[in-house]
Amino acid sequence: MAAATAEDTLREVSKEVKQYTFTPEPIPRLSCTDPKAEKLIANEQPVILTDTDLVKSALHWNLDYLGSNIGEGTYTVYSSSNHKFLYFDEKKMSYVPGFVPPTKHMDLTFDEFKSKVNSSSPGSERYYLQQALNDSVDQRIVMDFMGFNWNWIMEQQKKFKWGQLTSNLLLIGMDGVITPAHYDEQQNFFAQIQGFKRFLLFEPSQFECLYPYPIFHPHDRQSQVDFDNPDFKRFPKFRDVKGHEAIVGPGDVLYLPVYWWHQVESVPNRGVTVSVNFWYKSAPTEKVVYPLKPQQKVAMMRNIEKMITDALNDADEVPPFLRTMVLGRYT
Ligand code: QVN
Ligand code: ZN
Repeated sequence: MAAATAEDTLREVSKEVKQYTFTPEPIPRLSCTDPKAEKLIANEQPVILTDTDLVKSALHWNLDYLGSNIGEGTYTVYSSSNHKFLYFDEKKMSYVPGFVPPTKHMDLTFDEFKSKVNSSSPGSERYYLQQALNDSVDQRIVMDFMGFNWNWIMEQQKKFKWGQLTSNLLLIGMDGVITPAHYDEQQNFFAQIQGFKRFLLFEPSQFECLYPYPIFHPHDRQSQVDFDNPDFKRFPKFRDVKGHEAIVGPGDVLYLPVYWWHQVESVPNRGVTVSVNFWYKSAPTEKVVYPLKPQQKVAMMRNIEKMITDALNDADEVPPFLRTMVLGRYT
């Protein structure tokens, strides 16, 4: 029998993933030299690039190698009693009295993290390391990091007129961990190193179907909808949500456009996942052309929501204020 190719493995993986109430359309996998890929990125459409060599110098990063070489520092780790890691902004917790963080934040040495991952049993606490890559890592890891394809990264920034590269997050997740649906305000090249991640993607125009939390809430930018058990009474338009799917394996890079919604799942039973993302500031305000793009409307809604919340100086006053403003007049 012929050896399984990366494509064969991806086909197998795509059969093993969870099903939801919607059926996502596949995102194209293309060579980074394919003009179609360039067009997609220029139009802020997601695409999987199979041959960027962006993190070729790090494809050997597994738990043992990182454990032996990353150093003695401590790393940001979240733990969750289920498989979900719903992000929350600690700075916004005071606005919502009684807010209970859904995950626990801790600082662990890499060895502590590694032993938690290795000693876990099904149904027990899950751990997810999410650490900005900076000076907190030792020489050998810094060498691998410097070997990333920075030329390509700079070329893309220039070609698409994006802003500064702001950060790289190192993500090491136990199998089955899920980052629930949210959007970010930055452009992102997401590089997969070990294991497989499945992205469920939704264009910015799907805002109405995904019901984000209010802007002052710690879960700002996250969907309120529980994909495993959607409450269609509260979130009726989730029935109509239109999704896309991208499954990435070692060496793949997903272009994740700014304001695109994404849920990220480490594929179950395929081991630990290791990934590094590349976040860039979006292009400085483009010339306004009408009609506005959905993502420009989302940005505008955020600004208006911020102004109202600041002016009222009390998050509790925002919902009745908005109701008075809109109900029976714009409805
Ligand atoms: C969660 C901002 C992702 C990747 C995602 C988790 C990153 C941590 C991205 C994953 C995070 C929520 C808000 C950051 O969402 O944008 O790269 O699990 O891979
Ligand atoms: Zn994200």
